[in-house]
Amino acid sequence: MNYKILNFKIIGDGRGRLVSLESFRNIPFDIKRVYYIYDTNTEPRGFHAHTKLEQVVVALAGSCIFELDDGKNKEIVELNSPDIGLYIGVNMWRIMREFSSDCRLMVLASDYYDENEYIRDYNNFIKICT
Ligand code: T46
Repeated sequence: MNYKILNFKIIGDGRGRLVSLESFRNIPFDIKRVYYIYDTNTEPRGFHAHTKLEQVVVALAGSCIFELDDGKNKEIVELNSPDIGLYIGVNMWRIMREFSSDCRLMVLASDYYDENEYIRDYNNFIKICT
């Protein structure tokens, strides 16, 4: 499975907590894009894989479930803390669901947005993986 859980160092003091994310230090690629997902509802998102893009997802608030599928196995990851990142590499089908009402996802991406490198058809995904 081409994913891993990243445990970020929390820099805390009496004023609160701070987490710092840096390309090639605690993020395993050069960060070219950041986007957020918020005001979600009960509708699942995702249903795609990427042929080139690597990403790290952080739940800055609230929680949600990621279902990850490499074409052979499926695993479930719950994101629920700002000090945890979910790295997702290429050729991983993802479904995001069970968003809490306060869920705020921040996503760091290794490249600019390019719809052409998405695989949005599950049958195509399975062909590419096998
Ligand atoms: C992913 C998961 C975690 C843009 O115009 N620019 C962007 O940078 C992004 C990410 C999306 N879009 C457009 C494309 C669609 O018209 O925004 C719309 C919603 O995107 P999508 O349906 O792909 O959203 P999700 O939540 O299903 O998936 C997103 C990312 O697209 C995807 O890379 O891994 O979050």
